[in-house]
Parts: sequence; C-alpha cells; structure tokens
Amino acid sequence: MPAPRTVLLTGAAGGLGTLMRGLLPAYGYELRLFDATPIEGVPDAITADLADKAALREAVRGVDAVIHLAGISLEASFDKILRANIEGTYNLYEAAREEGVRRIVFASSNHAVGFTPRPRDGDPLIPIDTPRRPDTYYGLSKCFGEDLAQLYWDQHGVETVSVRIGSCFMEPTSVRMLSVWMSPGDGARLFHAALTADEVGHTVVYGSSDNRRLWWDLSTARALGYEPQDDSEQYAEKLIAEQGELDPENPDHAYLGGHFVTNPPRWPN
Ligand code: NAI
Ligand code: 15L
Repeated sequence: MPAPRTVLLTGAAGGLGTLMRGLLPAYGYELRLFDATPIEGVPDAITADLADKAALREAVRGVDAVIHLAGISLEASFDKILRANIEGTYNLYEAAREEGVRRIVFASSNHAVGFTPRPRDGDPLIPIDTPRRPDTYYGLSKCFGEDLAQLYWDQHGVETVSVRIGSCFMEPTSVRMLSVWMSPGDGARLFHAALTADEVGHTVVYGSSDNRRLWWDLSTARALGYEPQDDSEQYAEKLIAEQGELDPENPDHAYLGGHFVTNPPRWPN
C-alpha cells in the first residue's frame, strides 16, 4: 500500500486526539478532523456523531486511511456503549468500505483483556493472543471492534491495526501506569508505524512505551516497525513514594485492567 497522506482522525477533540493532532503532522500527514464535540479554533473540523452515516461517508471520502479514536472511552450503560462504540464503529467501517478506504487504525484498549491477571515477578509477558477477557461493557465494545476489523479484512480487504492502548497521557499518574503507559511521542510513532507498515491484514498490537515494568509483549507492534523511545521508569520513584508498590492482595492491582475491574470510571453524560 502506498504511504497514506490524508488521514481522517475521529475523536479529534478528545485527549488522545488532541495529542495526536499536535504530533502527527510532523510525519507528513494532512489530518481531517471528526468529532461530535466542536474543536475550538478549528472551524473546518467536522462536527458530527458516529450515528450520522451520511456525515461519516463524506468524512472518509478521499482519505488514504483513518485513525478511529471516537467513542465512549470509559464505562457506561450498555445502551450508550452500543450506540457510540458498537454501532458507531460499524458505521465507520461501512463508510470506509463504501468509499474504498484501505487502512484503519482502531483504538482498542487494554480493557479488552482487562480481566487477565497481571504478570508477577518472573511471569512471562502477556501475549497478544491471550484470550480476551473484557472487564467492562466498554472493554467488550473493544472486543467487538477487533472482531469487526477481522471481518472487514477477511470479507472486504479493509486492513486494520487494532491498538490495545494502555494509558496514553502526558505522564503516568499511578503505579499501574508505570507498566501500561504509552508516552504521546511513542503513541505517534506507533500510529505512524500502523499507517505505513506493508500488508497488515488485521494485526492486533499492544500500545505502550518500552517500560521497564511492562506487562505485555510488544513484538507485534515492533514487527510493524514501531521503535518505542520512552520508558516510564523516570516517574517510578515519585509515584511509588506517593502510592506504594502494587499490593498483591488488592483486587485493583491484580489484573491488567486495574480499577476498571472493580470500580470503573464512568462516562459523564
Ligand atoms: P476521550 O474521551 O478524551 O475522547 C473521545 C472523543 O470521542 C471525544 O472527543 C468525544 O466527543 C468523541 N465521541 C464520543 N462519542 C462519539 C460519537 N458517538 N460520535 C462522535 N464522536 C464521539 O478519549 P481518549 O482518551 O482521547 O481516547 C480516544 C480513544 O482511544 C477512545 O476510543 C478510547 O477508548 C481509546 N483508548 C484511550 C486510551 C488512553 O489512554 N487515552 C487507552 C485505551 C484506549
Ligand atoms: C482506557 O481504555 C481509557 O480510555 C483511558 O481513559 C485510561 O483509563 C486507560 O484505558 C487505562 O487503562 O489507564
């Protein structure tokens, strides 16, 4: 596939979308922005819901690839998740298929496998083909998205890289995040690799930096050409001093999904 130039970024108003709007143009991409929430100061961003099939079809027309970040990013009622994440992702894939877009990068999440026990000292890293164990309806919607991506590859030849993102924020803010953090710079490197690698079919990768306390295997991401540059370890001393080491008796610390397993943060509206 020729390297994509014009890329639709859904979820462009959100936290990750804002970070990627800042970082991806340096790789030569022209971003077309899409979100249900208007983006201040960017009048040409498309303000539309993923339920609006006509708007989606127009949004994908003529782009070389899509980075699909839009959706509910926390736990919510099944009805809300169904509409935004399940039907919304289906609508996006249908629009891409109809308009001949060949590559999608899908923001999956560690919460697709959130009920997987985290590795303890000496345990092997969690492989990418570990059985899916969603920790929430939110995580379940990411399992659906990964399966939808597989179907659209097998049935229609639309390629996807599904990125099971850990925690992509400016800095890790918890001891768990020392293991699952993806720096914004590494996020952009990974999205760039996912957009430009040859013949990905449907490839599933974990999305994180090369953290010393890493819990999962980054080899499928590296096979795309991803070379992470960052490591959360520089934040470890301060976070552990404030919060203590992970407690093996605490259920919040027992699984990849952390507190999503016990008391997930909820989508506000
Ligand atoms: P966010 O909540 O900050 O942004 C999500 C954006 O999607 C918002 O701007 C919202 O307006 C938009 N949106 C929600 N429903 C929509 C709909 N029906 N139609 C159109 N737009 C809609 O989330 P964040 O952190 O930026 O995450 C982006 C994506 O990455 C999400 O899909 C999330 O599940 C995934 N992800 C993020 C992680 C992170 O560390 N930030 C970790 C794992 C996955
Ligand atoms: C996610 O999937 C969420 O969208 C994000 O807000 C973080 O909480 C992240 O997972 C995490 O596991 O830290």
